[in-house]
Amino acid sequence: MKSSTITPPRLLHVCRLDDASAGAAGSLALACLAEYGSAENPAFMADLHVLAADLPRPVREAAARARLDERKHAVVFRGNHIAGDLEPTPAHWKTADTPSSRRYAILLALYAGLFGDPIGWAAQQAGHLITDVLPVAGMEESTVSSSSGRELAWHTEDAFSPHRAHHVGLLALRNPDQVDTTIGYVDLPRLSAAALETLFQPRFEILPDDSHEGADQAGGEPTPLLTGHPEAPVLRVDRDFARPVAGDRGAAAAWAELTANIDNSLYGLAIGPGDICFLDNRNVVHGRRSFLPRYDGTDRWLKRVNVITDLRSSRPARPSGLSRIIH
Ligand SMILES: O=C(O)CCC(=O)C(=O)O
Ligand SMILES: [Fe+2]
Repeated sequence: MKSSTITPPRLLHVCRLDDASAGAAGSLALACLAEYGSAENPAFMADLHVLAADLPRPVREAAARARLDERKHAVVFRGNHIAGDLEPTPAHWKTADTPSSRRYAILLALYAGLFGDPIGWAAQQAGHLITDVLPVAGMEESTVSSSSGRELAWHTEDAFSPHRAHHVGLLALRNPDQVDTTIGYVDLPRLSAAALETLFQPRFEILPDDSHEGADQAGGEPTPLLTGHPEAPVLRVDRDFARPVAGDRGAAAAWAELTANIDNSLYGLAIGPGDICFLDNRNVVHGRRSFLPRYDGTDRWLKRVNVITDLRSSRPARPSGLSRIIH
């Protein structure tokens, strides 16, 4: 039996775990929890690839295929078990590292180990490697993932930084209204030759999004929004936080074309409890549809991880040794 399927034209890989595989993956996470206590434990991160090699073979096979598929949008592993003892959805990410959710942070980290090395941001959610996506009261209309009433606009994760993730992993603990994560891509045949050429040139600015607390909002070096091969470009863009360089009319026209193009390509993928999705942060942008928060403990709740393919080659060398937290 094939363990995974690929659905064109949206290029989603889907791996459905049977009960035995889901049980084995869950037991592995529990054993790691008993031994290491937390996904944030540096000893757990040091052993991650060794531990992830004990994930069930169908999971490892599907991950290996997806990781090397340079055209994919995302891969979803469906059917992981979420136990009934999960606490109510917390009111804030600051209180979301709950005892019963820790095993899922570890499970997500183990899957992440099949795609590379998890990283965190010193200025985002207090530098945690595994972060939480849940609606926060008062943040409904914000531009960060704690929002709800406002659609989270499509973005490359951490587009502003050259050290951004190659994959973004999301594990759904709850999603009672089946709110869609959105996925968008550049529909190249619909882009004019002039816009395509301009988008490959450093005529745009990308600011850190508001999830990076205290980050400099000055706008860095002008950058292209597309790089790599013109027929399969790598995307680096954010609908809310990228903009054409002031006064550059050609860049403004290309930006208008690109945003309309991606708006038009956007489709939804609802991840439900037990689904683990890795988005390809080079091929697609992602966001989330708006929804009505409940604030009664039953709200949508995801664990999230940023993954780079190889910590040793993706991060600048540091005299103090390797760090997986980006400052
Ligand atoms: O809530 C979601 O489905 C996606 C949120 C998001 O963009 C993120 O956590 O990076
Ligand atoms: Fe995101």
